[in-house]
Amino acid sequence: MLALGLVLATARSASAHIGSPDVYLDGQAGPYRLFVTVRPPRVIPGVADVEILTTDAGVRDVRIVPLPLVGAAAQFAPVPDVATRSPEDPKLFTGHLWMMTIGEWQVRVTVDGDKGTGTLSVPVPTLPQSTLGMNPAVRGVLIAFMLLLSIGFIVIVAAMFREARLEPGAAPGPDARRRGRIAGAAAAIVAGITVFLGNYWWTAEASTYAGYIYKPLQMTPSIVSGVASDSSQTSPILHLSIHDPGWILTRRVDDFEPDHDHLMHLFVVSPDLDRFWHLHPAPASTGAFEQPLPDLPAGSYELFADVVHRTGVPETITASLDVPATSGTPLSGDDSAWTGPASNGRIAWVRDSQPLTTKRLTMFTFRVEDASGQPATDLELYMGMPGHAIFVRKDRRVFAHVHPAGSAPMASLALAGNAPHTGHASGPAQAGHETHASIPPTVTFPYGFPEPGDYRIFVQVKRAGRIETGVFDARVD
Ligand SMILES: [Cu+2]
Repeated sequence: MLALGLVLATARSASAHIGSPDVYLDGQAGPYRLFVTVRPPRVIPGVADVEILTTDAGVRDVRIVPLPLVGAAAQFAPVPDVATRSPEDPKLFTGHLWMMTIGEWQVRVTVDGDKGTGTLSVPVPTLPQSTLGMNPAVRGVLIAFMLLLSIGFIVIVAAMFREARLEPGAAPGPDARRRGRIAGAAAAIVAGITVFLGNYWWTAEASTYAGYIYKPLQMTPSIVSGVASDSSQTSPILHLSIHDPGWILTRRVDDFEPDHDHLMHLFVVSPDLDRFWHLHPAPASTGAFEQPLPDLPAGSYELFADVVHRTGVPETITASLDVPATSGTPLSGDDSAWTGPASNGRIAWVRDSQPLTTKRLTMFTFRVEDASGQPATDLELYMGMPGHAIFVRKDRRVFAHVHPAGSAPMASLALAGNAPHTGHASGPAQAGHETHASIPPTVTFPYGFPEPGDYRIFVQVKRAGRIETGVFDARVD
């Protein structure tokens, strides 16, 4: 108790979160279309907040339960909790779930109603982001108790040695006072040692927990000279070597799952976000990827590399890259680039009049038009999906790669056992079938901004074999 007070006073909370931890999903639970928001806790174990917006008036009840994403434990669900129907909005259900361990979980949503029963699994990574700081009031009370108990202990021991052997009514003599002072000094040393050992124990516990706090993979970019696969000339190749700064022992750098056809999606942006590349480096060796560099003006660039582990845990690995003016290899395959001013006549953002706010599920709808302003009829799937949206805050401290199905990676959704869902009405799409009969000219992305600020949104679609990028700025208060 003495010890706690002192050390709690020095406990501090870690830095604010980077990125966009909340999960937004547009999915089908059997016959019911749901919009699900899951806010994972910042400390593990901790409580996740779950919101389910149904689109069907016939929904009777919604049940939610947390399960590991993969493995045997995913098969045996405990009794689910009943989500509470909102009194203001009968289509909104909310609940809170304990997430007990680090890794990839799913929130399994079961909906009952007039059309029968359906389930939807929402992948949720549980990555501890910080140590909880101590409430200053609690800290003050504990310090006061520590001082009270320490001083009380010293005073009592000193008085005991000074006065226990006196006759009733007699005053302590010089010898008795000296005994009291020595005993008091000894008691002070004991109290000091106790506080010191308590501090040591608390620090050991805190640093053990600090080891569990999520540390993203790290990446070292370098430019090597190589021969691109379809060329006989040497050209610069970006080599990315991934390493683990130390986190949980089960994390690996060689267990990546393909996520919409690629093991890695690499986004390269200039510091002011006026240049943007979406590339797909190929694995070169264990924990290393390579990408022929496109033409790049000299400058310093930020790299965001999206990968998904076999466990379902997604990570965005960041790095910066300084390059001299580079003449590289023309883009090919699914790779794409954008440079230019932030306006795009071919893709229009269909906004309502509501101001953008943080932490609220928002549907971002974009309409693709042809040169005369008519809805485009030549959309194709781009890497299996009608569209890709990348949300980046101008300071590049928030980055999210979102699809019509939401912010969970497609690879994690597939691991959760959901049927592929691409967010358009014509049913499950097959990756690779690039000529899809009916891709509507509007694409919608469910997402919510994690923090206020100035954001840039890159929207990518494919039309008649060409990848088009629309760029939009958004101010979020
Ligand atoms: Cu994508």
